[in-house]
Amino acid sequence: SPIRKKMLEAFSKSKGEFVSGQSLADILGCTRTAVWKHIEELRKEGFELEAVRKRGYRIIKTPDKVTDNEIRYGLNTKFLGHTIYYQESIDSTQKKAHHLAYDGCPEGTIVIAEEQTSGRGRLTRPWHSPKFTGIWMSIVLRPKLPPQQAPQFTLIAAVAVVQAIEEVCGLNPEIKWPNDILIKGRKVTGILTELQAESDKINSIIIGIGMNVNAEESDFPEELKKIATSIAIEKGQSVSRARLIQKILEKLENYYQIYLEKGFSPIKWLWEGYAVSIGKNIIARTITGSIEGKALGITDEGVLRIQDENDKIHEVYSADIEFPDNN
Ligand code: BTX
Repeated sequence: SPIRKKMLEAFSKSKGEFVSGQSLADILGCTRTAVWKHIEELRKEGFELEAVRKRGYRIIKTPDKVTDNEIRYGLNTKFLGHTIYYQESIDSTQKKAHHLAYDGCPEGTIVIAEEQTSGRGRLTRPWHSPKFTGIWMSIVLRPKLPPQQAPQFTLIAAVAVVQAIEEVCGLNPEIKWPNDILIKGRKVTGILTELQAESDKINSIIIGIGMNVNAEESDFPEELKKIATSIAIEKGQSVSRARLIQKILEKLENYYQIYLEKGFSPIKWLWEGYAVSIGKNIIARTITGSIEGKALGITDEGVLRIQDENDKIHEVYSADIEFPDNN
């Protein structure tokens, strides 16, 4: 808004010094009460402001954003992330990416937002995506492959995300099949792979990655407090989202190329090394029912194999995994 712009100009002229409430009121042509309201709006936008009686206001920190420029500067990829669609607020990056893919955007296009107002997980579950606190990103790939191979992309992305978190943050996340990344048992990232395909070939794969980066405990609603965590909570300090995004893109591009050249098995080995469920007793809840047994591993197609108490082996394509209490 024009008022916002004038206010930021006034602060930038003052170079970190205080600007009095009265002079802000003069510049903006409003009352001091209205100034206070605009200051509150800035706080909600991610600015940190100090207010001191008789001296006025000053900006201590501008928001850490993940705009086009921030991501591009220092990005070391051949094609992934070279086309960036950025929006401060969006309903769902996944939805936007579907539209762009349908309209023929280049392979490696990414959609990114500071906030999602209706981010979603699998089966239309909501994905909580508050402003400036996380990575809400969708990636468009166009592999020349049959649609049956699409679920492998969730696993490729999971390996890329785990390694990016390890290298940038020094933490040790684990993968819970098929699409959760956990730290100390709590969800730090969810991955959603969707596709546009004909009967025999993929047109595009859209990989959605939702990562809680700088969220604090209080940013999670009650129902997520026990099951979710963020990088900042686990590390005890905030982390550059742009740096994490770059690392995810670099890793993903690398493993995507390995996958296209050598197939799934190199990825499978890496993936199993990070997986929490393998070798354990699990309950897999699918839309058609539950299977309880020991998780043996994944097949070359990325399908989970579970051995039940009668030694029967089940192959599960998608499910929610739980660990029974006796584990
Ligand atoms: P999922 O179906 O495996 O997980 C969804 C479940 O995760 C929810 O029902 C809720 O219990 C929990 N949850 C919701 N929000 C969070 C959160 N911020 N942190 C931890 N747990 C949460 C997982 O689906 C796949 C999520 C993909 C999200 C990305 S963000 C970018 C892209 N755009 C979009 O709309 N979705 C994807």
